Amino acid sequence: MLQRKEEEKMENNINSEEYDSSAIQVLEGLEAVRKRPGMYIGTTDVKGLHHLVWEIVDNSIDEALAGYCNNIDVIVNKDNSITVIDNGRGIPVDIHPKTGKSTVETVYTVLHAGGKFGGGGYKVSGGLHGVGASVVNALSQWVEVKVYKNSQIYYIRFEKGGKTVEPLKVIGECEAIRTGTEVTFKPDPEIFDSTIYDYNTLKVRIRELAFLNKGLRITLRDDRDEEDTTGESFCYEGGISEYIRFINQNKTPLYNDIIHLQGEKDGVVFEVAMQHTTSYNTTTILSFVNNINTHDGGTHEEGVRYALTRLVNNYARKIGALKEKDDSFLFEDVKEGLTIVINCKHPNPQFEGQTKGRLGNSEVRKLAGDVFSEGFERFLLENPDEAKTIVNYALQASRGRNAAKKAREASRKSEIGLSSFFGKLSDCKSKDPTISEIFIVEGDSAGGSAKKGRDSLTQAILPLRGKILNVEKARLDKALGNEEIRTIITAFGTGIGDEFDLSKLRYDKIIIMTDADVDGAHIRVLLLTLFYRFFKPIVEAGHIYAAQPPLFRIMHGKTRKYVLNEEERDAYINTLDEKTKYEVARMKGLGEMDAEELYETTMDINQRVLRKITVDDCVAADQIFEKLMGDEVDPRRDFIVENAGYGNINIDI
Ligand code: 1YM
Repeated sequence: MLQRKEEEKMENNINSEEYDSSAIQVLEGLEAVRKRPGMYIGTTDVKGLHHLVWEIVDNSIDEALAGYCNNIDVIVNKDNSITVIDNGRGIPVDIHPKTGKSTVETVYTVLHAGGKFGGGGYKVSGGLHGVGASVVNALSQWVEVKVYKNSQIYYIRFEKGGKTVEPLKVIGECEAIRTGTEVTFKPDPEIFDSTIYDYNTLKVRIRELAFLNKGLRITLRDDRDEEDTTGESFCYEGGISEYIRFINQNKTPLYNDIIHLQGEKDGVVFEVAMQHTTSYNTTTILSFVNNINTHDGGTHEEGVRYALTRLVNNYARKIGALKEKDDSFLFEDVKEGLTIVINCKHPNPQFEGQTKGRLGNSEVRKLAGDVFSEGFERFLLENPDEAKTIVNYALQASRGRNAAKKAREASRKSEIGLSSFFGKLSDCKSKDPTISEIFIVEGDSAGGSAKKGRDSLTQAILPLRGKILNVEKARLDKALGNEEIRTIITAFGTGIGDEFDLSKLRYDKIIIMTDADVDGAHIRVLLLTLFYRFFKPIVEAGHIYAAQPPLFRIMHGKTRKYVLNEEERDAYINTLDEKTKYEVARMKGLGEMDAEELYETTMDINQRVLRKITVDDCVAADQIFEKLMGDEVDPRRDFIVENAGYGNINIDI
């Protein structure tokens, strides 16, 4: 019915055979997007919901990259619709020769429209390359577009998955210098699981886009929040150099400069910024192609890694820090404490790998290597103090790496090491990693209960006695000197550093079981930092969990019910008959539960609740540590003041 009406409307607009066929294609095109939204935006969860914003913002960024736009506003409206406004040329409003409709209508209703229609600009921003606008339209309840151009304000409206309900018309006049595009869309709740926007998700990506496109101002305002009247504005004249300062803000730089190098060849623009910090076991390498994060690296990263390692080696040999007989540094040594951001704009990028997160264009390896070599060599020559600092740091890292290797070899041979290890770990009988799990338990008494209560076929218990070393402050060799850490490494079976092998992991689940108090939180943060820095692939593969011991026990008659929090407690009590007598006890800690209770509530696969630890959890833990333990006094004081209400945080620094 709707479709029929739509076709009639279109037929009234223009009467050519060519038009008829393209009108039908329009409907089929957008209908296809609604049928298989995943093919166009990945998912229909919150990620997909936010994807719609990036598709529209991408069009504004393309306009900025073409040199016509320097301001973008993003507004979350009260009804969770989104408005994006830019000050570019405005989407063309003339009649498009192929469709017989205005170009703006064509862009919003024809799949695979976009840049081609406008006469081929320099389109390099991420996303679906112009397909975006029609995809957003297809997946929205309604969309309104205003174009400011030729001293006039044009307006068009679409509803119900992209059907034109008000064709393009002029609704007013504006000053001749005012040009741009304003788009408001309301995501369709029939498509998306949730249609509520998350401010922080928008903010983090908008800030990143501002870092990656220097000089472009992007402002985010949340009209759902009565107090937000001006929004937050992001604009960085220094681009990715400012990104490095931002990432390193709680770290201590090894030298003050941010090294920034750039170059261009055949329309490919390459730039890199970097700075070393004193943080051990930490390297942050972020790389982007056309504003898309290349998680799995690729040729742009390889060019930089290779050139960086080669130049630090050359310089070290030149100043005699490395003698003829010495082994050369590996990238491992040069990257310690390093933060790098790589930003590449490519007219024809080839993305490879399963998640398309790797750049494949081989010519970029050479461009990246050449730009980096030339610029970094000059930096080393012009800044001998910094150059020496970098070489010294790599030297220490390589000594640490070699000492760690020796320590590992020694501990492999030493019987004593093994016997103390087996004294601690109560391993499971199964040798099948897919069904085995290990509980890392705080304290001997909880460890004892866990050992007694466990299913010994599949569950191993590792009680932690001493303090775990803070790896923020220790190189690999020192970390290996810590008994608790050695025990964990031996138990996991994967090895560490350049020997690490995920396929040797002896357990499918590594479960942190700590009390819900400050000490427990401290141990959790230490463990997460350790895992993040030494065992990141284990975290990424989703093997790390936190046990969730119950907070309350409700007794009534012969029934014992354990619940995780206040909400669950109240909900359960509400289900009880009014006359039922019940008693609520607050569980004080793991150590207080007997073996049976601990198993039943926290370890039994059929009843327990586990929380999967993500890389984001580890990053958060890592940042807490940077704040608390870094050499900077201010962030530490701020953090302690901010968190004063949460009891005494007693952490050995
Ligand atoms: C808030 C969203 O879409 N801005 C925008 C889009 C376009 C242009 C300018 C534009 C591009 C070109 C020429 C060109 C688009 N135009 C097209 C098409 N902001 C937003 N600003 N003139 C204006 O690429 O040559 C697609 S997007 F196809 F019509 F040219």
